[in-house]
Amino acid sequence: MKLDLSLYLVLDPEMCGGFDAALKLTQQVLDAGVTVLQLRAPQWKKRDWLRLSQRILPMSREANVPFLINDHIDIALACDADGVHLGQGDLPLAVARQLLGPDKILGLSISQAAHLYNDDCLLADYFGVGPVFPTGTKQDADPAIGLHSLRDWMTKISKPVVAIGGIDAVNTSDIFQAGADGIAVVSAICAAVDPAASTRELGLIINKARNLQ
Ligand code: TZP
Ligand code: MG
Repeated sequence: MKLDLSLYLVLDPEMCGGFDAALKLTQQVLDAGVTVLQLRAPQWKKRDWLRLSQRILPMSREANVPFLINDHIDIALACDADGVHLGQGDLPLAVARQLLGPDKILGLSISQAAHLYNDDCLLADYFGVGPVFPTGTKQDADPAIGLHSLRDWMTKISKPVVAIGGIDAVNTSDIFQAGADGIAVVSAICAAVDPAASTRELGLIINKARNLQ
């Protein structure tokens, strides 16, 4: 499955208003142009992750949008998701690759310069870099790296990069100017009054910014 990182939604179902609201939002944002979908539900039990994933997958497949699971390889295997997004403290990517097979997408979070030199990097299909800006969404996030570091790290990275953390319609073009391949957002869509409209707005900004890159 083709990986277009440009408008990557990290779906927080609680922020959306719960299971049913998250499902409704998912269909809306798939229609509005989200290019990758990741489920991240830190407050949820795994069986609820699975139940929601099983409902999302037919929708994401229909839209031809990759559906990834945050952290949990077992859930990805159980629902046959398109891949996982792992942090520095999760299972090593070599193990993830062994468990998931050659075709699934493996994403890796990079929040410190030292992470760029881990063995895991070699096996990642893409990096999630950030938080770029301060965020209230992830309480245990590392300090924001800022646009300057993002630009600097982009010169050292040879894999696709999606930037994350505090990204919204105001700063999206800066992220593309810094050289990233996409933005990953939680609150800019999940907490939006009109998630579909916010998705379309981000999509327009991204198209403009990519033409300038
Ligand atoms: N990882 C680094 S920052 C972050 C995650 C999951 C949260 C980003 O949320 P928001 O609302 O887009 O700032
Ligand atoms: Mg994680």
